[in-house]
Amino acid sequence: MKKIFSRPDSLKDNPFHYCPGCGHSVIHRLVAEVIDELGIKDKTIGVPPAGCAVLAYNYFDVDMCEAPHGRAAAVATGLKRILKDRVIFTYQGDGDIAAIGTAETIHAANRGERITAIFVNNAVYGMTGGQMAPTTIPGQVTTTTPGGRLPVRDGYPLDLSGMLGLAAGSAYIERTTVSNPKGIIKTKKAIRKAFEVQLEDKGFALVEVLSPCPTNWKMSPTEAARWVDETMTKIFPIKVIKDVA
Ligand SMILES: Cc1ncc(C[n+]2csc(CCOP(=O)(O)OP(=O)(O)O)c2C)c(N)n1
Ligand code: SF4
Repeated sequence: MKKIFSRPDSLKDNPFHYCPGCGHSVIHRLVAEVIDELGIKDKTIGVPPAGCAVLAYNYFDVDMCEAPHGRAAAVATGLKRILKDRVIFTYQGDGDIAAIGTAETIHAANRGERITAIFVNNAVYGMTGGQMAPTTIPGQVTTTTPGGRLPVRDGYPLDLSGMLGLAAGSAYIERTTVSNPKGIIKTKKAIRKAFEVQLEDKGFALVEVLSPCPTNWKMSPTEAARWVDETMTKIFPIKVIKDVA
């Protein structure tokens, strides 16, 4: 019988600990498929976040190097500068990359570091109980904004990808979603391109993936996916933000 579906080589045979309907599981799989397809498993090093994906080394079957919260871009920069023949990717949530790691990320992009960043935007701090993140949208209820995020009090959502698109050293920045099948296919293409940009030595590359967090949003997986499509994409439109690669 012809085999048409199997676990990517770059994913270990471990059950994910992520909640049902969480985008991390899908995004892990897409990254692993791309690594397999590009044939770079033996030379890839991943840098996981502090966040729900902190245990990513239990899942990716490539070398992994843990970074403190927000410091993935700095760790990835060091790895890439020393090991130029390796493919380095960071995997970070919005709290990690757009709050604690904002400075590292902007300067890595501006320096044009040859690294690939996967930015998982679920609009909350997932791992620590669903607090407001820089990406929480106006009106969104979180544990620290029980009445909904109020911009005059809490500030506005931060468009990190838009900021990174302005950085001179960034080559490719795209925002996608894994909340529907078409979005998943586009996300894989974007992740592949973000790795190719690094392989072709063109500059900093990042894919922001809008990702459901049903647990902290207190929604079913189906409701959470719909909320991404109908509400979150109004604040964070799905689009190529920069492509000079
Ligand atoms: C310097 C530092 N501050 C705070 C924490 C606590 N902390 C760990 S994970 C996390 C939230 C992560 O949220 P996010 O990056 O959005 O990822 P998610 O869990 O949603 O995937 C926080 C605040 C920490 N580990 N280190
Ligand atoms: S808390 Fe949210 S981000 Fe974390 S595993 Fe659960 S659904 Fe995913």
